[in-house]
Amino acid sequence: MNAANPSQALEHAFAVLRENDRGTYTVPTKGLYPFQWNWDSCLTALGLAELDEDRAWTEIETLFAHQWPDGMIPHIVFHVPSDTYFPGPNVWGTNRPTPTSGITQPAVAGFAAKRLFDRAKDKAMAAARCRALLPKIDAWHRWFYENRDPHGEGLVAILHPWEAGRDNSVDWDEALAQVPTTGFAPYTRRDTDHANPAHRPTKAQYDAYMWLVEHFRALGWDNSRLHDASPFQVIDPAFNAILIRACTDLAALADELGEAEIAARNSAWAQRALPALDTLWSAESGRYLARNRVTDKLIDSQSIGGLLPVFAPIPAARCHAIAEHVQGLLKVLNYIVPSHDIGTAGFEPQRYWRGPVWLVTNYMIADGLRNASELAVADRIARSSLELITKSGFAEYYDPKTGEPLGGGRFTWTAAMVIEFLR
Ligand code: 2M8
Repeated sequence: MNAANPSQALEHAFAVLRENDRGTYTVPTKGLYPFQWNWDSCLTALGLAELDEDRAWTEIETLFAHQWPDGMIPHIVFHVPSDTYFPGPNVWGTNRPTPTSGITQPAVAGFAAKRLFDRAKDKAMAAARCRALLPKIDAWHRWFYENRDPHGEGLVAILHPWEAGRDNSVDWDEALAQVPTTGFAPYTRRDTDHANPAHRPTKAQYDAYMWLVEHFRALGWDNSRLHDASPFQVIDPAFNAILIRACTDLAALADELGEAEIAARNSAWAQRALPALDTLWSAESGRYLARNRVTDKLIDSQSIGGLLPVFAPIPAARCHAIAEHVQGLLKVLNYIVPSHDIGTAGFEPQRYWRGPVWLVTNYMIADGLRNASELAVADRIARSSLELITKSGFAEYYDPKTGEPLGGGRFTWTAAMVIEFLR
């Protein structure tokens, strides 16, 4: 396939989406991830809309049909049994009618709903679908600020690395070191049956992941208790920025649809969060830094989590600094944007979220830069993304030096992002 030939790339991307379509939801890729994942689905809906708008709305609606009574949207919905993934529903033990995990993921739904609505050819259908989704997305946003920001500082914490979506990012190393790695049931990983173990998290990281799952399960997945009871509470700038963008977009959408209360509430959340996010800016690093809420210390890690806030309406000067930083990475790498900066502590070019390039984060950074009129760098990120799929197909992630495909293959959100980049 040749990205110089966009129609061929597009056909290939549509084929990947069709292959991973399970009727009312998509799986990220078969084998490695046989269920529905939260932010994968919301971003995938953008690509699905190019094939079938009705089907795109269904993707998000299916996810929201499994919202918890307290408002949380879980990170995995286990629609049908499969033994190719660990941990499965019995390990989570959340007692939901359709089994789900017990943690959440980045709140991209509000952004995705607005983008689908803005582009909809069938505006009447889009308005009806949005009206039904708005209160559910609003309830999820409320859940974040009520349960993950108990002191009202305007920033929410993740309680598990899986919540950030950047599972083994260097950003979590220090906080994860405080999580016990003994005292949970023996387990067998399944991810390493499908992907090279050298490209996946380590055993020590999985041990800590499982300790947290068992700890939260023992607390009955009661979200009013989990935050304070968790030894891992990290304020991730990317996670917060995505939520701020979602609140901003949901406010605009609600306003357009005449839902004044939802609009006012979401706008207020975003307005309170933006100055709080700014306290994470590091002039020295030219990016935002995560904060460990347990120790109240900033985490000195040069990761993509500090660049992703460009997705939110942050000040123009911050956007410009991030644009310059991304541009500068091309002096030392062939492909951008790496999930961790080369030449800094913790960088591993092939290990998952510790260095490889991911098209979803590329998409969000490029979108933010475009909104900030940093068009040249946004275009350069799109070009790099298309070069990668041309060279290496629709992989889960890629080596930023060589472009080698890594992790799972024929990956749904990679395909959806290619459709977006080719628009
Ligand atoms: C990866 O995470 C899952 C756990 O949620 C895993 O490795 O088992 C991450 O890349 C995450 O961001 C993504 O949503 C998920 C499915 O693609 O895979």
